[in-house]
Amino acid sequence: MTLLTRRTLIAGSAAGAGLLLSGCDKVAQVPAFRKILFSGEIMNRGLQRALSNRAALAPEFTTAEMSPRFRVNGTHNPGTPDYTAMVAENFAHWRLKVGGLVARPLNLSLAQVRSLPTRTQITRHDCVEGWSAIGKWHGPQLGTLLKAAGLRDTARYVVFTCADLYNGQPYYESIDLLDAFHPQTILAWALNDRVLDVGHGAPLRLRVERQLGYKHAKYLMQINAVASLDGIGRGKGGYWEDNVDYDWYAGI
Ligand SMILES: Nc1nc2c(c(=O)[nH]1)N[C@H]1C(S)=C(S)[C@@H](COP(=O)(O)O)O[C@H]1N2
Ligand SMILES: [Mo]
Repeated sequence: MTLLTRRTLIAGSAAGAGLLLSGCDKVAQVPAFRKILFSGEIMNRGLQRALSNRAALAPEFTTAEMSPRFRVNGTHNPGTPDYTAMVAENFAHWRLKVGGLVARPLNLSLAQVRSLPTRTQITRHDCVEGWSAIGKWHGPQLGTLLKAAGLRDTARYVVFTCADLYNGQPYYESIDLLDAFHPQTILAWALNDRVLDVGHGAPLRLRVERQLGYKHAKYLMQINAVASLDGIGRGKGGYWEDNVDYDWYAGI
């Protein structure tokens, strides 16, 4: 079994005083981006602005501003035999797999995920269906895990596989590396100071705070670094993108 050692983690966080910077570094390594980013002639202010906007933090709130109730939306319970069995044993045999274009695939127990350094953030969740809720999320930054796994140079997206089927199809989502290494992109295992319940995506769900609710994949099982979204689902990067033509980049 792959273990995320304390050493790896310390090395990871020391090396990445700015995880975000590493995300941008990655973009800068892609030849096409390098050309645009570093060519004086075509230095594009709009692009610069777009990149710095992407790096900005989503607003964070105080405990006093938290919604009294955080609605459950989409799948309320995956309800499959496998998931039901995992709930019954309190996720003792659940594993988070991190793989794809990585040097060191991870296979983590919930206890291991919970022992990682965490970030706590009180943010507003905005659903396309027209409701919002402010909640307090707690969990490790996705960047910490990706650094431990060691992304390969060819990785461009991170794909999240979930335990539920929605309308009979696997729910999945994907983000690019700018969002993957954004400091507020976390794998949440607690909501409002309680361990995540089934409704909100137990045992682990994505929070990608610069984007709309449907990007925040619940019931995480697997995280894969990929070079392209082709061949995954219908190739548009997520359940809603594939089926209802929602935007892949759902920035707010
Ligand atoms: N696996 C999975 N993730 C999901 C969904 C879902 O149905 N299945 N619904 C999405 C939508 S549309 C929203 S608004 C949020 C709802 O999260 P909540 O139930 O914690 O409010 O989860 C998102 N992530
Ligand atoms: Mo949503």
